[in-house]
Amino acid sequence: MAFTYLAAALLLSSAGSGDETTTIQAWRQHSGWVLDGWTIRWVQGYDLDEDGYAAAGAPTSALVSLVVPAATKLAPPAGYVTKSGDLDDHDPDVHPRRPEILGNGIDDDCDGAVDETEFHRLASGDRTTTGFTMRVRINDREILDVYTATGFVIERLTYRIEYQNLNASSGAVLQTGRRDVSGMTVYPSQAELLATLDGLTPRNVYRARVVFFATRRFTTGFETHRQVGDPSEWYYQCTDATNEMAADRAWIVSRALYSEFAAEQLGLLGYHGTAYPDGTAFGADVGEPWCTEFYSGCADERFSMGHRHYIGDFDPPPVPLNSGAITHYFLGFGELTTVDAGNRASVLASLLPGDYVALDTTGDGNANHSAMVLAYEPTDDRVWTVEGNTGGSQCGIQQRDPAQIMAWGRLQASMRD
Ligand SMILES: [Ca+2]
Ligand SMILES: [Ca+2]
Ligand SMILES: [Ca+2]
Ligand SMILES: [Ca+2]
Repeated sequence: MAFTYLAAALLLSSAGSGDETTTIQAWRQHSGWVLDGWTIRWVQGYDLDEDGYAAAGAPTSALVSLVVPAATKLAPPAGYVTKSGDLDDHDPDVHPRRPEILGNGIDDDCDGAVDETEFHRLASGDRTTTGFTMRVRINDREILDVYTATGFVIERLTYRIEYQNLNASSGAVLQTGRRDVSGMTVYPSQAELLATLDGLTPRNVYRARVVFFATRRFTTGFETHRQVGDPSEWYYQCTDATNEMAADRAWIVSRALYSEFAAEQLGLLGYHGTAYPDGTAFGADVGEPWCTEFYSGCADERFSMGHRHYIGDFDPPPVPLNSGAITHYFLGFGELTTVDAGNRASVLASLLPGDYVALDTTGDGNANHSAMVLAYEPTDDRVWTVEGNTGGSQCGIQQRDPAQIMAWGRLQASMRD
């Protein structure tokens, strides 16, 4: 591997950084006395069930300033939490990063919707070159009751899929015809419908959602349709491709989307991740900012990228020997483009799924964040991305203002494993 001779430079660049400190703001889990600057004060605890999330509406006045090693600034010390939004601070099974539970009348994942329809994912992605299958988790009793009704039944459960090709220039939201729900098994705690979308374009990123109806058929053959429940949340997927390079792009996008699911719905990665806290799934240390590790960790499964742990600068070649910078990786292949007002439009028109972008999310003119491109949507002039360490040690699908793009790293065939 080309990375071995760069190891010395990596060690030099990271030496000494461990002594730096920074200040973070956090809530105490339980009430107690704290030393705050030169004064001692009593602070109220706001994560009484210790699920890692302070109660929704926890006041900022209760935040405590903590001095922590800069290299681990995302990980609050024991006894403190940095996120709120817990709608039941007396139930550790209710918090923002978990699946919704069927029919219990509780907003388990604290997103403001009770028993909403969600999606489960497989690591494989369930993709073909022309479509994908969604594992629709129906949690709404009103929807299920139409399906499970017995006796004199006058309505049956149907659905249609609304979908949008994010890589298409039209931006149009399309919809399938109405389909019958049949052969679905309903368990006490779970009901899963497999819904396939087909006839799609290879290596394109789509978003799709499912809307359910109670359909009534009259003896004349005439049918009426009554929507039941709310539309599902959006599901994102990238179709496969026969071209190897396109297939590799599709694969790393699918992996990034799966990671987002594992983090935000299963709570396995990222903030308080139960299997891989923060960015450790991508080679980052606990508490270390991991947006670049997220990109390189997903991309490395198909492109020989190795572990990249920071953005770096956009120096022109000769490339400085620094194995940690993602931008230097693309520079090494001659595929890093600095983006400004002069070339932004042409770069946006060239972005493909899986490409790298360095973003300025603070507006100070310097890139501070890494993201994986899903699509540029010209209709709304927005760039769809999937990101790690966004919103504070989380994963997320974001819609970015194109003006935030400072640099573009274009994947090419010679980077493939
Ligand atoms: Ca809590
Ligand atoms: Ca809770
Ligand atoms: Ca629920
Ligand atoms: Ca919910």
